Amino acid sequence: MAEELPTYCRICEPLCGMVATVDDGKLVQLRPDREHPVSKGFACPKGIAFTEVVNDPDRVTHPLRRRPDGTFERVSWDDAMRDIKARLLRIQGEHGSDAIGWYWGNPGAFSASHTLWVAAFMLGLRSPHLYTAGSQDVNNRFAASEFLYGNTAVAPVPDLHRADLVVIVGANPLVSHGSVLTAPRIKEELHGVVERGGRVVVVDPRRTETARAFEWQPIRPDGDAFMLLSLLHVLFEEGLADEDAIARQARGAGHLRDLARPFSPEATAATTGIAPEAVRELARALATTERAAMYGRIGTSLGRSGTLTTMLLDAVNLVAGNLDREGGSMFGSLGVPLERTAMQITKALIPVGHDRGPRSRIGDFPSILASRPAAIMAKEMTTPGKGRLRALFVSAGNPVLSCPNGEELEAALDTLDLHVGIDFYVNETNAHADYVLPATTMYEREDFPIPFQALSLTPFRQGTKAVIPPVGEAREEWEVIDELASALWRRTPAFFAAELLRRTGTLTPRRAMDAVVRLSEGGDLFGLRRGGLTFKKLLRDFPHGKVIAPHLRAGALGNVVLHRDRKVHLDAPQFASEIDRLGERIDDPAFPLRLIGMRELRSENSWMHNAPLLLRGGRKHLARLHPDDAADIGAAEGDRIRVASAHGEIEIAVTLTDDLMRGVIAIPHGWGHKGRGGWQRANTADDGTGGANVNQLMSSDPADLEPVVGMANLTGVPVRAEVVAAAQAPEREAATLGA
Ligand SMILES: Nc1nc2c(c(=O)[nH]1)N[C@H]1C(S)=C(S)[C@@H](COP(=O)(O)OP(=O)(O)OC[C@H]3O[C@@H](n4cnc5c(=O)[nH]c(N)nc54)[C@H](O)[C@@H]3O)O[C@H]1N2
Ligand SMILES: Nc1nc2c(c(=O)[nH]1)N[C@H]1C(S)=C(S)[C@@H](COP(=O)(O)OP(=O)(O)OC[C@H]3O[C@@H](n4cnc5c(=O)[nH]c(N)nc54)[C@H](O)[C@@H]3O)O[C@H]1N2
Ligand code: SF4
Ligand SMILES: [Mo]
Repeated sequence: MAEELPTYCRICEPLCGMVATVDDGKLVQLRPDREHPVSKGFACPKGIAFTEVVNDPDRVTHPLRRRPDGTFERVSWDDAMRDIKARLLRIQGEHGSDAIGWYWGNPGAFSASHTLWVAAFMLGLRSPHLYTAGSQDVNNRFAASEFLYGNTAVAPVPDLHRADLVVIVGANPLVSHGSVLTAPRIKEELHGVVERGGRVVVVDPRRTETARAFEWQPIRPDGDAFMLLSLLHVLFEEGLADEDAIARQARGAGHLRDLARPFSPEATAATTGIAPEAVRELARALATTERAAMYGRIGTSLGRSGTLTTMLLDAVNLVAGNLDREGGSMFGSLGVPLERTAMQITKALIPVGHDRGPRSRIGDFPSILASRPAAIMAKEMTTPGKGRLRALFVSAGNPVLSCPNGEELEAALDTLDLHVGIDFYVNETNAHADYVLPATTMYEREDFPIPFQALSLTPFRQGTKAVIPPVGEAREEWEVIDELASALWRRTPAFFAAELLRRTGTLTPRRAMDAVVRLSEGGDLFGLRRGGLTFKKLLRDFPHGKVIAPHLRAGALGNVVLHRDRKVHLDAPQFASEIDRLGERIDDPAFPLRLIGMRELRSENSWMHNAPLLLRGGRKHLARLHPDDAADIGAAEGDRIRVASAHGEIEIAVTLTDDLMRGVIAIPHGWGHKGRGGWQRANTADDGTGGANVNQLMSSDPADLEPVVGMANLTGVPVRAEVVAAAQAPEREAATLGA
């Protein structure tokens, strides 16, 4: 008999409520959960299509071992783990723990057990070789928080519930559904701002889906730091700065004012492409609108100065009087007792911050939230010497497509002594692995979204059971990690203690999730608060989730700031040093176009291109170009063009649109399925090409990474384009935008 089980989607950050129809242990359907108190029946096509991922015939459902010819053969878990553990012990014995590395990708963040267990494993090993998708995404957001607040683990969110002005810089929430922000129904939230008489302004080089729905302010790629400095300039020089907020919340405002002085809107107009009057008007609106928030994401993190840009975003919010205020840029919280003290203890015990722990052998980069820039991974594998990376685990990631210069990484992967992928697909990365171990999908594990609790606009708790048992021989990542740690316990002191706990059954993900639920607001505080939540109670009594409070609370800043003086540091030294570096930008006339990225509604990074529902209509991987720029190179709709940067080149079909600023070319990432991966439909999408890997145009040279945290530069990259083949007439007609 079919059962309907409430759960939630873990593909992206809104965590939409879902109802899974399960028949005889098999997932047969997913539909949006109308009873979910926050997503209220919203889900996107990817969420619905996930049934096709769970039941995909191309899915890896038992361990695979690579044969010398590059194909895979089925092996038993016992055989796979025996060999992996033996090789790991040998590598650790010969070269030490710092020869062992781990890359975990974006979907890992959506699994409490996966994140906790990888972090604990790598901290226990004391290996510096932990890599994540963060260096292509969000690490400078956390670094900025460390410099400003003394706290790496926090990020403000725009209070869309109550704002009357929302300025979105470099994000496209109508397609991405929000990032570093958990707000299902975000489209309605934004329309709500306008319906209350407010405004939503989208600062973006492309008139995106979000920009189309609201006001579009075009900006030249990677011009954001200049625009933000100009906003500060106007706020200070026109007497619009909120002196009261500055006195209460910050130190060093005078220093920042001095730094912003040369950046008048007139001085930055040529770089940003924004008329000075538009910047002045925006600054005035931010200062005089009672409830206003500025919010930036991927577009502000992937430029050459992403840390500075992110710090400036928060600084503008603060100086305009919009930080930690209702309707402004606010901080969520878990609401654990003695929160600030708890965060201070965590900070002291776990070296996650910027200036803690050793810097990288290659490029001299720090770790952010314990992770290193993934762009240096290849060179860490190929550069001889102590600390050379020789064994790599990759779970829930596909760095060959998601990181700069995948070809370099592919070649480096083949030099490893041991490479293990934990995934439910053979992807372009683990196609090089010695073993691919089958992972469960999100619906095959119980879960509680720990990292998203403090990023939710509506304080909210939902946990889920596994709605189906593991498919085939799939296992959860933490089970694999437990077994690895267990193999190393005699040699690795941290694993000695862990082994004892493991053997007594004390160390399980459920206990960790339960502890978080019980200690946070609404929890039972292990019996001290009567009627409070436990993980079990949450699942039993609130299967659709429980709202803890309707809104975020202002006044959280005092808990968030861990600097001794309890002030936001507007004189953090990175402001001056990074503003200095803005002067170093030089344009190369050989590469007149600026490349930006974009996300598509029916893609999720590199990994959902095999679901028939998402490929309907024949998906194409297309570059977008302004018709005038196309005319300059003689390109017409549907032509194949070669796009070249100083670092590589790709071929891709082009579609023309005046939704782009002139001089800008937009190409989605996550394509380039060349046939090594096991996803048959993905390999043959885009008329059999599998699309092109845009990150082949990006640089992995340490000198090209953002120097503060080593983030990859993936937007505003100088390129040129030329036609390689004209489209056939029918192709021209068939080429459709957005696919
Ligand atoms: N459908 C779908 N949803 C997703 C994903 C997906 O692949 N597909 N991925 C998920 C992930 S991992 C993340 S991190 C989030 C990201 O969430 P968002 O940040 O909202 O995602 P993007 O659509 O990449 O938006 C970035 C925007 O920045 C603009 N941009 C590029 N360069 C610049 C610049 O220099 N300045 C300014 N101001 N803007 C610029 C781009 O044109 C683009 O519109 O999305 C998540 N959601
Ligand atoms: N040019 C350019 N490059 C970018 C970006 C960009 O905007 N422009 N965006 C960057 C961003 S924001 C991100 S987050 C990265 C993403 O980069 P990555 O995280 O490296 O790659 P994904 O494409 O998300 O691949 C995820 C893999 O995890 C697997 N997977 C999914 N769920 C699970 C699970 O529960 N367990 C396990 N074990 N495996 C699972 C999938 O099958 C897939 O193989 O890409 C980055 N790269
Ligand atoms: S927006 Fe789509 S993919 Fe993201 S959580 Fe909701 S249903 Fe899942
Ligand atoms: Mo991401």
